[in-house]
Amino acid sequence: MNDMTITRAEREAKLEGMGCKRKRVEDIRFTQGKGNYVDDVKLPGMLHGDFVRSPHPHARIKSIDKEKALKVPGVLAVLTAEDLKGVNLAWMPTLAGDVQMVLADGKVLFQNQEVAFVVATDRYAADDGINAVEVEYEALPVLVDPFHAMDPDAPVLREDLAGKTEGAHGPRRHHNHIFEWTVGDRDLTDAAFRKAEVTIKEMISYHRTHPSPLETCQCLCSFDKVKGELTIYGTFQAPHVIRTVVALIAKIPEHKIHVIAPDIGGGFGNKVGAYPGYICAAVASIVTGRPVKWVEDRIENLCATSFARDYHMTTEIAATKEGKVTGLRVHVLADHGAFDACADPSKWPAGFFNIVTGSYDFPTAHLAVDGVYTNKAPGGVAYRCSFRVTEAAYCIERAMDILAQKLGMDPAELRLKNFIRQEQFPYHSALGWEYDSGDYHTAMKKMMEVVDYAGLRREQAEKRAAFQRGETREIMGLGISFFTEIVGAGPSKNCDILGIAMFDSCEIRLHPTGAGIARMGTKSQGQGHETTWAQIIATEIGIPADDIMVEEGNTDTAPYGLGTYGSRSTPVAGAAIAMAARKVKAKAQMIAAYRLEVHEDDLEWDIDGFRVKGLPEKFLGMKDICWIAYNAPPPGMEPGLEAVSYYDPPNMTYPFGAYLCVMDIDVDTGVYKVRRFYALDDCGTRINPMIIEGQVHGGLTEAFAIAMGQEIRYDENGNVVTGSFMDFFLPTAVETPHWETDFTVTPSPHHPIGAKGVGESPNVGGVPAFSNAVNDAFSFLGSTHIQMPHDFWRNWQAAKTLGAV
Ligand code: MCN
Ligand code: CUM
Repeated sequence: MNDMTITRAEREAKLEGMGCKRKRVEDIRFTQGKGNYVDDVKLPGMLHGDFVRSPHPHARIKSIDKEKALKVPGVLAVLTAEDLKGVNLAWMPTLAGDVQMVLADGKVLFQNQEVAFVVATDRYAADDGINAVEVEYEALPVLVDPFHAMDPDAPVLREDLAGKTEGAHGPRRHHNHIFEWTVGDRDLTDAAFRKAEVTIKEMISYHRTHPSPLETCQCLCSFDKVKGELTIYGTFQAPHVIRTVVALIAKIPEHKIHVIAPDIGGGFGNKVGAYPGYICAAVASIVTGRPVKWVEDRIENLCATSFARDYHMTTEIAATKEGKVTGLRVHVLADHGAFDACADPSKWPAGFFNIVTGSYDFPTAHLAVDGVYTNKAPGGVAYRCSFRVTEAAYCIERAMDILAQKLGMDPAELRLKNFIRQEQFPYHSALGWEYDSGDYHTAMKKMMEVVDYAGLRREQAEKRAAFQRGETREIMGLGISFFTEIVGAGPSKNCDILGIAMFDSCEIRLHPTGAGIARMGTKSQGQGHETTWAQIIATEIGIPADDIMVEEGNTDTAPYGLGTYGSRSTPVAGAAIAMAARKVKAKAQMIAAYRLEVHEDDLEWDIDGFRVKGLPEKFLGMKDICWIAYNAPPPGMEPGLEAVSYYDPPNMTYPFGAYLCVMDIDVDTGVYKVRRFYALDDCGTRINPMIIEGQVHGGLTEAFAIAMGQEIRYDENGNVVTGSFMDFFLPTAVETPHWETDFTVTPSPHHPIGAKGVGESPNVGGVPAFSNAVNDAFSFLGSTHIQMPHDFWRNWQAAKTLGAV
């Protein structure tokens, strides 16, 4: 019954299933300008909203006068906090259990904070309206330095919390204190430090930065008064969560809310949270009865939507003189800005930062994180980092290098000595995680061999000697990073967003002719889900990937899911896809057994259909089974061939990698050259090697940006000084180094196809590799730690401080 003229290999290739470098199907529309982004969606009678923003980082609002603005031609409405109070929306809950002003209520707490929302017939009129709104401010003392946030005389930022000694995550010690979060065994760790032969201590800062996706945050809200329905098009990484949260806070029944995330031009974490623009556009649509669009400009995106990082990590390692680590102690001062709007699962005020023991077998560890308020933009998104994992990886990878330097040991050797060994998996870390799988020694040794690590160290020694002799002004650094990621939030037992458990889902519906549609609770922002999700289905049920249409982002049609961030799509939705496919396949097997007149157990799966064991000519292909399922199902069986799976993973997945950066720095100019960058990633079973490579290239480029210059910086008066791409480093093809990628495969033992996430790994592992390269270059001149970002100016300053210039 099957086509015997084509070989098994040809049948397999036709599927373009898992392991195939299938070209991205979504790129056909993206590269031809046929994508459908929020700004492409235009509804009849659509209005435009834009914000009046505060020039002050901290000020009392004495008055807001809308009068002149309302006279500007085209301006229809001006909303302020007073108007939003009427509908109980002047403040909104944050994902971290705090509350946040939607529009300035009595005072402003950061520069560019939203003060009023002007609604007009077009953006130009809205802009004229903004300039006509008169706001009277009374400047207040500004708090910029998180290290002074808890000084006794520090200005009071959050007057709404006056007298509140309990926060969302326990007691608050000071009016600018948000929470203290501790994990690990303090006594045991203190004892390890008392007994230690060698210790190191360093304050390692990971500066504030921003995801800055090419498409800024935006939405279009349309309220239908007759039906009482609200439709929201938006750049949402988690559309279903937005629907539920809108239902809860706006009290609109959930079935009357339609959330549609069309094509998204990059998210990188920026589009996880909820922003005042969403609420104002929705309220404005309800008030005016017309659709209202809100589109951020670049400056607004950089200055007011979620920042990332801003962690200041005082890190100590205890070790023996042979270099065996015996304890880790970390204190983090986390600068959250004006409101704690961190995007983490609810119970984790510092995300998964407690992965800070990294890839090393620490017998004991203790971690304390203090969150504080400052006069800066709120947020705290992961930015291509599974919930504070890049901060943790940077912290431990920098600290291991510092320890190696103190011991006079090679940093690669120190790592090899302390890795969790393969036979220790599943491994229970001192700070509470169960690492599902890993093979660190193999990955590290492969990296060292491919790059000729020993040869590079010899070259470095020669170069250093030449530098000392005055023959060159260039110094060379080798930056190693060996990271362990934790992705796939999450088991619902410990991961939720505002009480919504973090599972994910897939629905597959096959059509009579052997094609089908599949929908998921995730939402691609560029990761290529339309391509890869079909590949999983192709391998599982033998229908070519090209015959499966993948659809995400419409809450009316997609099964409920928690969205795409934290590299959770493959670990969670990817598993749901395989499970839904297996349900389809189980029904297909019953149909095949009936048709082939054998017992189900006498059938075996063979690439694209079922074959009777021992009788190779008795075969029924999936395409035929689809037809039979609708048109001639076995007696008593429901017609149709579809299935849904909601998957709650038993554990996270733990991808890892070994990276090396080779860098040369000219001490007289601070100019660096990334001579070589090698990245070995292990994300378990690989669905599409080409997409993985693309993810790694993108993540490394973002890591390069962050480590080497990208920063959201404030001056001492609280002004943002890096508010546009003139000052905020966004590398182009000109600056971006060449990337060499490689891999090992250690499948996840609990994932149905053994896959782990990969989207964020290169950023998690990349940043420490760059920073370690710079620090390694300067180390022979006597420095132990130079703070990021390592731009030319800072490199030159370091050279100067160390007496090299
Ligand atoms: N993949 C694979 N084999 C694996 C793992 C992943 O082929 N073993 C493929 C997946 O099928 C998917 C892609 O790689 O097409 C990324 O999968 P995954 O690691 O599961 O990550 P997510 O799909 O959940 O994407 C989120 C992740 C995050 S959190 C950020 S931030 C980030 C990133 O993806 N944002 C991106 N990569 C991005 N890439 C683009 N182009 N745009 C963004 O906004
Ligand atoms: Cu880690 S930023 Mo991504 O979670 O969207």
